[in-house]
Amino acid sequence: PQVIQLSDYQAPSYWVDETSLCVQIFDEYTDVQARLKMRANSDRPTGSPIVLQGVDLTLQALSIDGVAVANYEVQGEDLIIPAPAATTFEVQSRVRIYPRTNTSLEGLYVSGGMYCTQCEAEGFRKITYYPDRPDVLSVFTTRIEAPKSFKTLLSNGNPVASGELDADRHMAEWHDPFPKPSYLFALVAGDLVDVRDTFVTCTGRTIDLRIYVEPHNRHKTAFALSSLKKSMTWDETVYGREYDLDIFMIVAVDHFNMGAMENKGLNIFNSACVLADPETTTDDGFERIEAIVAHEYFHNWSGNRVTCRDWFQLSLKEGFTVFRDAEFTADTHARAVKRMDDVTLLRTSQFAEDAGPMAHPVRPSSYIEINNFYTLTVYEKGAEVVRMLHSLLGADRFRQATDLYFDRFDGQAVTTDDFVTCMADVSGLDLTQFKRWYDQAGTPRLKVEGHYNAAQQTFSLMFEQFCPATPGQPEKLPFHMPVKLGLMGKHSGAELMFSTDHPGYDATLQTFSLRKANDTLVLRGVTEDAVPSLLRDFSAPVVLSYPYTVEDLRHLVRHDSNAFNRWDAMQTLATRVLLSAVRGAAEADGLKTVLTDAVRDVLVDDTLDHAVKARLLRLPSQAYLAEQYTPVDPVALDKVHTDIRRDLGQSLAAEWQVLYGQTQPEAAYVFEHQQVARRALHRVALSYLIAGDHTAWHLAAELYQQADNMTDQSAALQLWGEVANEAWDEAMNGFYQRWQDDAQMAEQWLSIRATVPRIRVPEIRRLTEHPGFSWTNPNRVRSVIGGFAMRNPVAFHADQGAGYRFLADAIIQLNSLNPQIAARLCTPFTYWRRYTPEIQDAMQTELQRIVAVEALSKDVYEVVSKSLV
Ligand code: HT7
Ligand code: ZN
Repeated sequence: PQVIQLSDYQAPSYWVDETSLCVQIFDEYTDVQARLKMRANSDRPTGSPIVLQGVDLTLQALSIDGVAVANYEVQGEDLIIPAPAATTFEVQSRVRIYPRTNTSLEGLYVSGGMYCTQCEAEGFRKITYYPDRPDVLSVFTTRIEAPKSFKTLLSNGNPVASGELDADRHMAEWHDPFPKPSYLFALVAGDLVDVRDTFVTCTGRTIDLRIYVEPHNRHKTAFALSSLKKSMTWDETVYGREYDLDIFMIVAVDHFNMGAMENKGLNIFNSACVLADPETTTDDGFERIEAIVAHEYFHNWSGNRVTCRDWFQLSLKEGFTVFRDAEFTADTHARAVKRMDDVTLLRTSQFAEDAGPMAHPVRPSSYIEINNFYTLTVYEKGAEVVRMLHSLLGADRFRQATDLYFDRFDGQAVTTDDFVTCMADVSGLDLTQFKRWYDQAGTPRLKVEGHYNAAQQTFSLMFEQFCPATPGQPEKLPFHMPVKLGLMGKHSGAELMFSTDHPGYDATLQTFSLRKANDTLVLRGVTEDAVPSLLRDFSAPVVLSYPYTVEDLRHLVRHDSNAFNRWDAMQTLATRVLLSAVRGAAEADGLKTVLTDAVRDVLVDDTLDHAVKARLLRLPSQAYLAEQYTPVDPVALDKVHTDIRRDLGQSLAAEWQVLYGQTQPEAAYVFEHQQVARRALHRVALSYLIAGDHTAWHLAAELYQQADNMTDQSAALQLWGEVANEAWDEAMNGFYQRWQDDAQMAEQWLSIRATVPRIRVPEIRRLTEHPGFSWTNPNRVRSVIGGFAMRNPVAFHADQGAGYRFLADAIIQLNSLNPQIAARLCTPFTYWRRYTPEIQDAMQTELQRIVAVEALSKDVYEVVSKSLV
């Protein structure tokens, strides 16, 4: 397959000023007529052929300005038409497509009887021939004709016409005045109900808000609607961004490859990421839905009004928008807690990506299939890069820079360089070196050492940075990284004052700008020896090492004035203990005692916020630990993890019991911080009680039976599931009977089953034959196959590779149905080199089996072939 290179980028030869579509939906097929008002790009050589993309289209007619075109050529996905004489002209085409058999869920497809589209990144070419690239912006008018049974006919922009065509068919026409690339096009036709509200913008305009769902989901729309209004207010207040169209619509669909899509004025959501009610949605679910609604809404400016020049710039919209949604959640709930959760994800999964064969910079320089680059690196690390700009500029100058960015580039398709230039223009900072964060892959290592000189009252910090090699990038240059820091007095436990004459230290932001590979920061006026608190709030996405003693770490857990770093010190301490046990190190037993004492301290500390306390008490996950050493033996790692959880459960049994009792519900379920935090802590206590004594499963059973909410019920089922017993099977059967008709609950049920540690391949195969499972529904696939292969390490790695064979079979099956999903499921195999030799062999065998499949999609080919290099 062809490799697309950033260095090959060329501006388009033609613009499309206006696009008119007529989409005629019939039972077996859909006809799409397109009229494209095109104009030669005067910056490009004249006489270039017109190149339009199309995939799986049956071309029925093609003309330019009414004259049929016969001398076109088809090369792969390109339809090439010789240059017309005129510089402006209209290309007219008619194609036939088959949405009912489109299982890739790209382009126009049918989900549960509803027609809907997914065009990002390159799905529009499955609808009509078009210059399907993000730098071609066009004003769209869309006419939809369909049987009347599809009562709702939607597209982007504002509705301009609707009416009857004949006794059976009707039409609707939509016009979107904002020029947009084809990836933001959307169309929906279904038998839907809408729930409505309004929002009055900061300039007094009233916006019509609608959520369209299938009738049986009407009761699950209120939360998303209120999240949407919160997001609209937040974007006005924090970024000065007002909504622009008169109507904003959200549609929920069951078959969807990702979480949601920000199509202009018509966001399409995976049902699981928008539908919610207290009876069926967990606390995490509510928080996720709120964040995704916000994320898609924020794209209206960061992505839609200002879009990407090419797909290498994807992080321009995704990194920035993830940063925006994270700040929204931090402002709405608990800032430090949000940071802990985001950093956990980054360290567990993005760092793994950075260390694996698919490692790529935030702005990749090449790809085979762009769908493979909707990654944690582009999204989450991209957001960290924007966060670092925020840290370097400070909130006020950052806001001035984003104002400049939206103003300067409104209605344009731009690059990450353009974004950084706005930051530099406003701040006067030289960000040339900073841009390496966009171009160099890999997680930098930051090694720091400290030295206190009592006579001179100085504390010196010696910094050294280094970034490991990644595919295609053997050598790295130093990064410009903001290191937020403080000193905690070793004796007083207080935050110490200091001064410094180092030009890289910004006292207002309490941040040191490290630019060199090696540098020393001398802090003066330090009245006592100190434990440095480094990289506060995780101010740069790096792996930090400092020769902390376990006493230093405990000191930070107790005293650090930065809540995030208190938690981080506890994570470092727990990681050290777990890894020493994995290595079978001599000091392991002693360290376990230290951990028990540290956990006890936290357990009995009544001053801590419950959400923070829950996170301080949770051990680092096995996935995170597996990132810290090689070769990994997942079964041995699970044993160590289980043993230490059991030891903590037993030695602190009385304390866990007290905590469990103290965190019993006091009021009926509401999704609000205090309650969410209390439930999180209740769960942690329960998990240790069961880890320490399996007979405590009856507490989980009671919680399951008595809880008035899904957060407690599903947690109880999961914890209870760790202990094999018949009562659990009965409870699970009852759960399915009760909820099988609710899509989100059926997915939840499949996921709980697939992640029970004792499940093995024969049972998982049976689960794929269960009526609740479907190979063509990505949510069901994610619940079962994803649950087993990505969230159940003991089961996946059990039985000499049986799990790997099962996963490879699933990938091969999905390769022809839905390549995007198939490629994502390859992720566990990409880390094969981290494991013990037997596992490496077994996984490699499966990768070879997959790569040998005939008609392998580009998506799967790219991941598997890069993994085998
Ligand atoms: N911008 C969207 C990314 C996306 C997508 C969404 C749904 C289905 C397929 C997709 N391919 C790419 C989602 C977002 O980041 O907001
Ligand atoms: Zn996004």
